[in-house]
Amino acid sequence: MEYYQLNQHNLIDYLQSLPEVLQRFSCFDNLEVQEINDGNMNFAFVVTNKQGSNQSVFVKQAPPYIKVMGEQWPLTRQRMTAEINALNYQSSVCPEMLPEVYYQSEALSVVIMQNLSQHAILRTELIQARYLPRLAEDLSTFLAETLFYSSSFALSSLNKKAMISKSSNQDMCKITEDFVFTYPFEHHEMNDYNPALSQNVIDSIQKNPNVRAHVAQMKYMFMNKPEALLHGDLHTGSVMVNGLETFVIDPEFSFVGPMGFDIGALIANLYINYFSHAHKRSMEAANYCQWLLQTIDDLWYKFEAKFLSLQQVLSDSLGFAACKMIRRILGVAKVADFMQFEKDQKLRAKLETQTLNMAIEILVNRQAYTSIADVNKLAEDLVAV
Ligand code: SR1
Ligand code: MG
Repeated sequence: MEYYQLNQHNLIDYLQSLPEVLQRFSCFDNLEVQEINDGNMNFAFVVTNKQGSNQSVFVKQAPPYIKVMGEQWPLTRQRMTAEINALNYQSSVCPEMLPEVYYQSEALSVVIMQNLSQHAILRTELIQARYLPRLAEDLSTFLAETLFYSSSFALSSLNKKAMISKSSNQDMCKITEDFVFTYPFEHHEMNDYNPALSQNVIDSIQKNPNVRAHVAQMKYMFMNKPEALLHGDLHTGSVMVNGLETFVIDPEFSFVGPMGFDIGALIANLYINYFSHAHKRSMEAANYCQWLLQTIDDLWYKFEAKFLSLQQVLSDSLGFAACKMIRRILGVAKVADFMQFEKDQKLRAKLETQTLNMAIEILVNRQAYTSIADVNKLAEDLVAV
């Protein structure tokens, strides 16, 4: 089938042509199409049977450009092939944490899957200070299973090489190379700074030869360490939760890279959320901060127990976490944990400065950390000053 773009008008006809989707709805007469505008890259729709509220599907299509930028920002549709490949692999090793895929088409760059209507985005839940007792257990399982079974610990040499070539995702890797490891570390027009953030703090990253040397090492590792099939963009916006279940979504940046990159992305965003709460002087906030640090601690130790004892993965994870923290503050892709304070730029700058100082330390001295408890202590000390 030749590629065409799905929209509110042609989507139902398309769905009706697919036997895999036909069986999801008792009737097609009352389907409602709702476009979801959250994502930057792709089109997304929820299709619901208005007569049977339990009947719905989620449809995601990658256009040959970045959706929010428009057609003048071309981007190949290879990202959906990578996403389909990753969804298939991840659900083969960790099915309980993946939405069920009903239908996929590389030709149309479409995936049709379970609509997670009873779940919320993890970042939103963390901003609202919700406790999620299953989080560390579930995410450590996801990391251990997806990373182990796609690594050379589990695969033969031939199968590993086949996985590397099947999972190549050059365009998305280039986006990460630019927006995570390059632009935030130099003065670049693609960056976006809080005007209240001090120039000294920005210079302590962009004009610090030691930081520049270390981020170059992390970028080199990202480009040249094909350890396991990664999710590739495992921030707290790529996880959906409801207290009972955890789902990991959106692996469009997936490729075979260093394991620490996924772990680093997750803990970076948990530390970002920690700094967004730690300035509050209430007992509730203090308790929530303790829960966040305990969750990071549990996540690491549970991962280590489920995988192997791997000191190198901890230091790689810290280095990648640092890059991910810096890019969310100096780069263009912001996070709601800090943007919720947009009206109080001074407060936002204070939290961003704490986070940047932590990031510099865990980037430059990542090899010296042998326990995640010491990293948590660093976060607490930075808040205390
Ligand atoms: C232009 S950068 C867009 C970012 O959004 C995605 O979630 C990735 O993190 C990417 O780097
Ligand atoms: Mg995404």
